[in-house]
Amino acid sequence: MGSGQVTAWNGKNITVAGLGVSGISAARALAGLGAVVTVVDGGDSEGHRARAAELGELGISVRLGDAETLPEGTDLVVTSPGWKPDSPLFAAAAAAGVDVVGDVEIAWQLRGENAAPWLAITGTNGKTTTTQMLASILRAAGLRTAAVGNIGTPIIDVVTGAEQYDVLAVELSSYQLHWAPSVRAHSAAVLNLAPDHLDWHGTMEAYAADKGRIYEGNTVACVYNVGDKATEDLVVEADVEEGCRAIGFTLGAPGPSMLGVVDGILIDRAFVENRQKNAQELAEVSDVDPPAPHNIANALAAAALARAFGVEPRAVRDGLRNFRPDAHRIAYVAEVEGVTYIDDSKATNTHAAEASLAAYEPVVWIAGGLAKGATFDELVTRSAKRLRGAVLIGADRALIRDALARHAPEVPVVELERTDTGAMLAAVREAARLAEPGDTVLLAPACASMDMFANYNKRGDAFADAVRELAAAGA
Ligand code: UMA
Repeated sequence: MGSGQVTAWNGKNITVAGLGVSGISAARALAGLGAVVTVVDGGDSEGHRARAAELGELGISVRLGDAETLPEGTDLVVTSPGWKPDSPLFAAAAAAGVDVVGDVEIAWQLRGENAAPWLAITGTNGKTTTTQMLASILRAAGLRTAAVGNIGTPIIDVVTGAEQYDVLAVELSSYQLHWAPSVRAHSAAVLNLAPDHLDWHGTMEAYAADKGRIYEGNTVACVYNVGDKATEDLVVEADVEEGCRAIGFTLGAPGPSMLGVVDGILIDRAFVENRQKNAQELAEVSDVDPPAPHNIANALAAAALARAFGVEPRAVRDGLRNFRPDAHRIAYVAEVEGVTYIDDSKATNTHAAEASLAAYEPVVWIAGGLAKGATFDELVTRSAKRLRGAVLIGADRALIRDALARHAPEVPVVELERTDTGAMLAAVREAARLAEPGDTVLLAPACASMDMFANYNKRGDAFADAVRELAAAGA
């Protein structure tokens, strides 16, 4: 970090919105640069108070239980990604002529000279996996790298930390992109675009526009999904650096300037000499774990970003081979009495749930939670013929029940009202009752988890525990 940074922030009154992972990271970094920091948060739990006490020791003020009033004298608001643009705090900031930016924007501004370039990834689904695959490929190429951003490690911590990096694999959510106007990635990928987080963004157009921001000012490559025209449209609309290329990825045979698949081989026709005639073999489909279509697409996107950064084909293959997927992402749990139990708790929206439902038949589907403004008609219409039955849980389960009643009235549905800790066991028992030997019981909620669980990891753990209990009871 240059010494200019210190003078830029010294004595500034910064209000940080949110005492979560990103707010704490922003507050610490800015206070460390001499800013006068106040963190505000609508929550007032024991956890909040404990975190507030820790920050208090660093001279950072924390105001809990009021997310609306702008502290007197604020020069800039730095928001956590989860805060909606129409939050009253931001209306108060606008009225006072105070700017609002996100923690990712601050991270970009705090990068030192010779900072590591960013290879950025967004999309409705597959972001985290693709970011992990990319980091694995970069490591296999001998580069010093970290997977940061929405994946869980706040970017500010990495760009202001002591460790040096050659390049960063950055997962960015639409929320983070919304609040990060000046970020300029070396190269970026939008994996796919389907309705999600509409309660936050308001409209699909606003959501797409925020996702599209990731391409702004790219210098080497804008990577898009050939099978999802909306992602290519975002490239066309983006204002990029002279010479930046549009690179497609496809599950079919690649054209020039694309990566794709031919006879089970991942092929690069973008980063080769004479791409009209030549192609470079990168890896085999069997090098990708699991080799499901959506995941091959993730691998191709990661490979495209790595190749844009100059990584050799062999490192792409080795990086993909070294990569192991996350728990809770289409994870096999157990087979009980001939029925297979799969945990895809990570399927927090309809698009992800549809992708995992497409892999099983017949399937008993456990779904529900917080819908985040989504509708379920399309998902149910497309998946109806695979369903043996459905077990619905969580706050917005009625939305799924109604969609099933409209488009798949023949599918038996069990609705669970309970939301206590035993609810998942009850759901698994109901699913087991509906299932027949040879079926799959799939937890693919199509919803966020926070109405019943701390996060999707905990929801997936509860599912796996319940399946084990079921197995033990049957034994
Ligand atoms: N809060 C308020 N008022 C509000 C909203 C939140 O007071 O209107 C407070 C909450 O009480 C809480 C804090 O703000 O104390 C939480 O802020 P936050 O929701 O922005 O969460 P962080 O802990 O800072 O985590 C964020 C990302 N969370 C969201 O985008 C919702 C994390 O992504 C990310 O890993 C982390 O920053 C580090 O970058 C999570 C996520 O669910 C995994 N992301 C969404 C997704 O992937 O679909 C976008």
